[in-house]
Parts: sequence; C-alpha cells; structure tokens
Amino acid sequence: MSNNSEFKRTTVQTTPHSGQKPGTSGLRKKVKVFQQKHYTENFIQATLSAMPGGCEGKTLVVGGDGRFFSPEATQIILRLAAGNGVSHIIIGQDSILSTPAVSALIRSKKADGGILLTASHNPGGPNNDFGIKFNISNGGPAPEEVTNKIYKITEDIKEYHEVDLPDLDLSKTGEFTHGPLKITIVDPVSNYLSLLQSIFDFDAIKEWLHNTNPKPTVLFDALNGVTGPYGRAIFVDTLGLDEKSIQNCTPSPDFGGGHPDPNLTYAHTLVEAVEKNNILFGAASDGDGDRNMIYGKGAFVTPSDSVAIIADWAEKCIPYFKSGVKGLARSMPTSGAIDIVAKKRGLEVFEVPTGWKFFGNLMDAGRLSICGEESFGTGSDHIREKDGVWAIVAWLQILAAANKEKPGSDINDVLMMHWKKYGRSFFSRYDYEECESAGAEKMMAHLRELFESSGFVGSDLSATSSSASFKVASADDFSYTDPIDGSVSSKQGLYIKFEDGSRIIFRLSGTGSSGATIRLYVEKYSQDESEYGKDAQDGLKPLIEVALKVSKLQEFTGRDKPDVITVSRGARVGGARRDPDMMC
Ligand code: G16
Repeated sequence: MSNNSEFKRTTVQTTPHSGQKPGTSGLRKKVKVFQQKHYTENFIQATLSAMPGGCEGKTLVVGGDGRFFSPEATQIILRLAAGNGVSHIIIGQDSILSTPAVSALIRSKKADGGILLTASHNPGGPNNDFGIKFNISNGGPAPEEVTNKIYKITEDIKEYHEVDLPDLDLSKTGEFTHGPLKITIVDPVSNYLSLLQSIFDFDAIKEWLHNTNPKPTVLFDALNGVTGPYGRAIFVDTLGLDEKSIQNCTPSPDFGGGHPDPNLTYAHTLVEAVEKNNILFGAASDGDGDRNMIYGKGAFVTPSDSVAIIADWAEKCIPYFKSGVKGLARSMPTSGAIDIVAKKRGLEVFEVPTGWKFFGNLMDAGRLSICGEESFGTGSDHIREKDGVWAIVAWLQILAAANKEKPGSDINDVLMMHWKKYGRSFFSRYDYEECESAGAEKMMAHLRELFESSGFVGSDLSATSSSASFKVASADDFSYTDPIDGSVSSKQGLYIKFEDGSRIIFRLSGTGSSGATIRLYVEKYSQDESEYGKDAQDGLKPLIEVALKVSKLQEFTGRDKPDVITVSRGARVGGARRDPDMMC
C-alpha cells in the first residue's frame, strides 16, 4: 500500500488542438487524430475540468466498446484522473463495458460520472474511428451546458495534470491501488445482467421459447461489438438457447473489419441468416450496445414503430412497468407512432431534439418512462442511455405475451396488430454520408432562406414523377425548450410539415468523424388498412421527390443517391434494391 503523497502530480505544458467540439454524442475522430501528441490528454483534461462540482475526490466509471486505442486511452485517463485528484475509478475488465452497462454502473455505484471510450456504430481499427464521451452522475450523456464547457476549455488549454503511473493490468477483476487511485475492475456483464433480470420476466420468455411447438428460432448478432458477452449471458446462459442463437459475439478492436451499425445495410449478416434459415426473431446491436435492430423473417421493425409497440405492451407484460408508464418521448425526426399510443393512453408525450441526452431531465423528473429515436435507439428510465439489449429482450417479452394471446404470433403479426389499432406511420431515412461540408451547409442555408421567404408556407410542392402535391403547413428550424430546466437548444433540424400531416426533415449528422452526413427523413401517416402491408418506399416516393427537389440536394452536394436507406420492410443501397422479394 502506498502513501498518496508519494505520487507527485505534475503539470504538462500543452497547446490546443482545434475541432474538439463534442457532437451529438461525444467527440468522434479518426484514431490517428486521437493519437496526436497531447490530443487525448487535452480532451480528458477538459472533461475533468468541466465536471459539474469538480473532479477532486470523485468516483468515475470508465469503459467502452473495446475498439482500437481503448487500452491506451484508458491508461491516459488513469494518469490524468490521478493528476486531477479523482479518488476512485471503476473500470470494466479489459476496459470493456457497453454504453448501457456504464450508465447502469454509474447509477448503481452512485458514481459521479463516467468516461466512455466509443465511437458507437462507427467502424473501428487503426484507420477508423475512436471516440470519448462524458456521462454525468445520473448515468446519462452530459448535457450541452457541460459539453460546451468542455469545448471551450479545449480551445485555449495550456496544461494538463497527471501522475506518472505505469500501465495498469486491466485484465484482472478486483480492487487495486494504482498510485493515489482506488481502482475497481469489474466483470462487464454481471451488474447489467442483474438489472435486466429485475426488469423482465425471463421465465415467461423461457416458457415461450422452450414450450412451444415448433420452437421459436432466435438469432442475435453482436456485429463483433461489445454486446457479444452480454448476448451470450442472456441468450445462451439465461434463456438456455443453443450456441447457434448468437453470432459475431466476440468483441474485436476493429469489429472484424465491419461496420457495427444495426441497420439493414450494415447488419446484412443477420438479415441474410434470418431469411435463409426462416428465423422468427432476429436482432442486432451496435459497437457499444446502445442501438438495436429487430428483424424477423420478412419483417423489419422500424425503430419508430419499435418504441411505439414497446410503449403499448409495456404495462401488460414487462414487470418493471407493472405500476404504470409515466410518459413517452421521441426525438423530432422519429415518426409520430409513439405520439398516437400516448394520446390513446392519456400519457404525456415529448418531442426532443436528436440525442439521448435530451431525455435525461424528463426521466429524472419522473415524467418519462419509455422513449426512442429513429436512429435505432430505444430505452427507458431504468438507465439514462438507450439500451440495445434491453430493447431486444423487451421484444422477446412482447412476443412471449403475444403468443399467449394468439399462439403462433410472429413479428409481422405484432406489427400488423399495432397498425390495425393505431394506424401506420410510414417512415424512411436517407443518409448521404461524408459529403463535402461546404455543400451540405449551403444546402441547409438554402432551405433556411426558403423557409423565411414569403409565400413558402401555404405553397404547394409537387412531386416529379406523379401528380402528387403537398401544401406546406409550416416550415422551421426545430428548437426545444427543456420543460424541466428551461434550457433552449436551437437549430436542431429543418422540417416542413404538410397539411395532410406528412413531414420531411433535413439534419446534418452529429456523429460522423469527417465531412458532413446529410440525413433526410420522410413520414406519412395512414389509417387505410389496405396500405398497411405495403413497402413504405413506394408510398413515400412522392414525398422523397419533393424533398430532393426543394432542397436541391444533388445540386449542392453532387450526390444522386444515398449511401443508406432505412425503410420499413425494404432496403435499398446506393439506389439499387437489394432483394425486394427477400425484404417485403
Ligand atoms: C447518437 C446519440 C443518439 C442520436 C444519434 C444521432 O447515437 O446517442 O441519441 O440519435 O447519435 O446520430 P446523428 O447525429 O448521426 O444523426 P450513437 O448510437 O451514435 O451514440
């Protein structure tokens, strides 16, 4: 045991690195950028300096998705945490903890915050992305007030503080002393697994999985991300399923060379296996485990529908919600499917900007139980992050309950049942990745100017290939005033709402590491039952044409097709239908 005074804090002179502004969810850059001299140290120092209430004597959780550069970044954090007077660090074994598991640990250990080493769904490896995110003591992503402070500090940082410590062996769990720090290295899965066991009725899921004839087939794909061990603990060890029920479950620093984003394009390993083997329930999660995709044979559940369906079933079958659901919420571009559930159930519903951090205050105030985002994020107030594995288990719970009501129900049946009850929100998102930033900014400026021009509201916008036209009811830049603390977040996405209730939205992604990614979202609501079984792509075509025409996207960016299309029951990549028979 060493005396704290033996470990001298030293101050290292540094100069600012430009561009350390946290995006939608932390700072994400290429690994090579983080490897520059003092780059990571500057950002960690700024984070520690910006911690609400200071970091002296505090406890922090450190973990991440295990991507390339995580071990090095962890050692830097330990040296700077010691240099800044942090007293206790809780780390996942080998520096691995999913984002939801970090949130759960911060809450259950009453830590003062956490540092997450992840660029989420972005690819990893020496030539790809790394990321650092700070979460506050409620377990959720730091609010803008804190991230703005971090950025401001990075802009004129002159020094950082550290204790010169040798690298700590991160492979053994237990309690250690590391210089002046108390270190606890935890098993990444156990705390999180106990939380899920307290939320769900695993026996009911097991009963459905094992005592149904024929047995429902399940496939979970961790896309070589952090949820591999969590998936194994749940599907194999807890639910007693075969090894064949999980795939790509060994976390790898470069995600096996893949893109760990659970959508129809990047999670094609899952989609293909589900279709080929007639699997009833397929699910994937992303690099750091906060996103999810639900996909059964011939049935893709849009994230917007997924959260609405979970909200609708929660009280009925998930023990955590037995005493009632407090309120619901979605991000602005997410379809209004959850609003309709809220309305019919007499619940409050909130529309917040894109970013999970905007849900935290509502949850802390006891006004929000279940929320989601179109970007494959779904979660509840059990933690303060979106939670991919939670959503996947929620769907298993719903299917178990649906099968009690109507044996043989699959994902398609649950979807159809929902639409028959509430109507269907057709939704699609087009992603134009890594566009030239100047062109993307010009396109947004053009739209803003157009919105302000007289006569735009009330005008008719027509499609190119049909006679369809849409009357503009309103058009604006989304701004949000947090109902709890009154903080205002402006410029959160450009929307046009039409008189028939449909919408188009443009946003620049806040999670890319280079260039600008343009996201175009379109939504149309229908209560015409004859449309429910249709591929959304067809019904949304006129709206998409209007969006492309009004934004002059091709003119400003030179792009004539998106890189990824997310659409209910269909996926097109680079404009080409991947396999319509398979998808619809
Ligand atoms: C992050 C945030 C999400 C948000 C998403 C949006 O996701 O945590 O709340 O919806 O970014 O991404 P973009 O700005 O690119 O549209 P993640 O999974 O990357 O942490």
